[in-house]
Amino acid sequence: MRGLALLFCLAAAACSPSPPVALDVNVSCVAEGPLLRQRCTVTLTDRGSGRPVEGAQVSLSADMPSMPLAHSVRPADATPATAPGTYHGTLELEMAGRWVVTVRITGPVYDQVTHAIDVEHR
Ligand SMILES: [Cu+2]
Repeated sequence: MRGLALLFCLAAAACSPSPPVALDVNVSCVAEGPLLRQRCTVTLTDRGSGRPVEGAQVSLSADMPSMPLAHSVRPADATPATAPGTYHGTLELEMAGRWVVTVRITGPVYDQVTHAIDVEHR
């Protein structure tokens, strides 16, 4: 069901007019502190001007592609970091293995990207 919803979402995005700002979205996550906590850093750059995009609404969610519907990780807002155009958010994952982090940028610019991470037993 979730996969279907995502497909519709992608199709709708493909059909809508191109957004005014094309974004480069960079995502990286590192294990932090307790087991399975991942601190993710998102960097937004305006592809046209090369400038960092500040003041964006950025949220993170995570799922395991190999285990559809098995997990319900609480989504997290990413908050602005010190460096312009950089945002931090923390996800509490539920097990080791491959996770896909979805980053949604919902204003004033819009985009959605996914980023796969391999979470190890520690
Ligand atoms: Cu799992």
